[in-house]
This record gives sequence, C-alpha cells and structure tokens, in this order.
Amino acid sequence: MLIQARKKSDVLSSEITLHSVFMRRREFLRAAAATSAAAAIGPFMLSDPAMAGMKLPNVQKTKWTRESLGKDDDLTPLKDVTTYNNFYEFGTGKGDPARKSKDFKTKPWTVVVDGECDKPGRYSFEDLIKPHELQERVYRFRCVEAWSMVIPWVGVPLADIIKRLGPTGNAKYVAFETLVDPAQMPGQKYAILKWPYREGLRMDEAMNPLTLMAVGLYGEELPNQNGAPIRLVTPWKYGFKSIKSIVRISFTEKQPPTSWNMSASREYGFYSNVNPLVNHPRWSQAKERRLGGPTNVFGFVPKRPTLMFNGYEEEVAAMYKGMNLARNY
Ligand SMILES: Nc1nc2c(c(=O)[nH]1)N[C@H]1C(S)=C(S)[C@@H](COP(=O)(O)O)O[C@H]1N2
Ligand SMILES: [Mo]
Repeated sequence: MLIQARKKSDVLSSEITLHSVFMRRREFLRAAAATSAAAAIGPFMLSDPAMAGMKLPNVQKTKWTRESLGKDDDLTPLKDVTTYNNFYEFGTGKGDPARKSKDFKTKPWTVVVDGECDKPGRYSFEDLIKPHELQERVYRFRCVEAWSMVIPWVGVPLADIIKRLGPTGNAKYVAFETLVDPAQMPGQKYAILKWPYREGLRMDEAMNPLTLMAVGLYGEELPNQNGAPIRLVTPWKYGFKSIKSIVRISFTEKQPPTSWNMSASREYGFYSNVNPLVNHPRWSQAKERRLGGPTNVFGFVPKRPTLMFNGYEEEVAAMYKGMNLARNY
C-alpha cells in the first residue's frame, strides 16, 4: 500500500493506526498536564522519565518470555537500556544518543521498499506496522563490545512484513538503511562511518521466526536513542546488525555492503553471529558483562560465559550447517 492522502471517513476502525493512538494519547497527556489533577490521572503518569511514555496497546504475549530464559537473565533495567547506547548518528559516547536524540523527529516516518519484490514503493510507518500484530519478545542482546542486556521488545516478525512485500525469486538478501539527516543527527557531521548506516541479512535469516522489526520496548514506543520508530532485532547476532531508524528496505540478489564490514572488514564480517569460539582480532568474545547486574559479593558485575549463537542455537544453527564460522564471521 502506497502513501495516499485519505479522508478521515475512509479509515476503518480496524485500521486505526499506532500513530493515531499516539496522537490521541499525546493530546490527553497535554490536557492532563494542564490540570492540577495531572498526577492523579493514572499509573503511566508515574512511568520512568527515560521513556516518552507512549504505551503500545494490545501487545500479544509470545513464548519468548522472561521465564523462557535462564535464572540469571533478569530484564535489564530500563535505565540501562535507554542510557547506555550505540547510535553513532548521535555521537560515539554511550550517553550521547540519549542526550542528543531528544528532538529527533520520527513522525511522520516513511520507509522506501525497492529491489527484487512485487510491491516496491514508499510506505508510511502505519502501512508497515499494524497495531493488532504487535508482539512482546524478551531476547538476550549481545554487543560485539562484550556487554549484554535482556530486553522486552515489542514488534512484528520481519517475515510477516517481507511476505506482504512479495520478494521475487531473485531476492537472496535483504538490505536496510538508516536515515541520513545531519541537521537532526549531529554524529553524521563526522565521517566515523560512511552514512547511511547499512546492514543486511540473508533471506533465510530475515525470514527466521526470531527476527523482529521492533517498534517498542518495555511495552512502550521505542525511545529515540534505541532506534525509533523502527529498528531490526536479530538476537543471535552481535548488536550492530540490529540497525536503527530504518528508512529503506531493499531486496537484492547479491550480498549487500554493510557499514561495519565496509569500515573494518577484518574485524566485522557479514554474518556477525554471536560465537564465543571466534574472537574479535582485538579482544576475546568468550565472555560478556550483563548491564545492570547481578552483582557478586564484591559488589561488581562479573563476566559470564557467552553462549553459542547467544543462546539461540536451537533456532538458528541449521541455517549455517556446513559453513565455516571462523571464516564466515
Ligand atoms: N543506525 C544505527 N544502528 C545501530 C547502531 C548505530 O550506530 N547506528 N549501533 C549498533 C550497535 S553497535 C548496537 S550494540 C546496537 C545498540 O542498540 P541499543 O542502543 O538499543 O542497545 O544498535 C546497533 N544499531
Ligand atoms: Mo554493538
């Protein structure tokens, strides 16, 4: 479905978009703030100030819950998830994204779909993401820098989005790009990476049931620093594959170039699967530190062993059968 100007009366109630829900909520909050009774309105008024506070309605539970993970896989506190970030478009410091993305404009949002598919075009966020399809999935998340988190994401399986876009028989890969807008993204004034930030997946990886297009976390809309309004999540791969603030999805026959591979191919390959047996040339990948704890008797968070495919071996190992994972890193 392409972007079109639609009359309000054309919109079915089943099509009420996330955006309209957000806008109504925003108006409500504004009205509430104008009255002295604001603090008594509801529990969300007291929610963590790190969040924009836009609650996502009707999110379905899935089998990927906190309970499906290990006893030492407690949810990472929201504070850590939203203040310790990598989003180089807003600076290279871990605190830069939270501080410098406050005014980043994510509404309206358009994603261009092109390449080997039946339904290329310019899609609005609301065309791609239907509120009634939202799911919660608690996943481990492992950065290549050897820290990790456990995050309750909200999103839609990428496979469902791809099926609707109708990839042709020539589509062997899916490529993604982040917005380029140096006026809003101060980090893009520097050539730390070649902008836009690019990532890609092989088609079977993109269609894997684990692969999520996330639009929220902790039950609410994604904070800007976490990749609003739409970002990829591939929990068995290092964090840098999880490209943020996506504006282009391209179906390609050839393996697409990716930002980290372009900048340091010896260190970052196309696959980037979490693998404790294959070290980064400059550091070990055998262990990781979980942000937010738990702490040991000495009061610090000890390193823990990194799991093969970040603990998702059962779901993904078959895709790499017969591949040399030390060579295809
Ligand atoms: N566009 C874009 N996407 C990006 C990055 C980035 O710098 N730019 N950093 C990546 C890296 S290295 C990591 S670890 C994760 C961090 O996601 P988080 O801040 O939500 O934890 O985002 C990934 N996606
Ligand atoms: Mo990362």
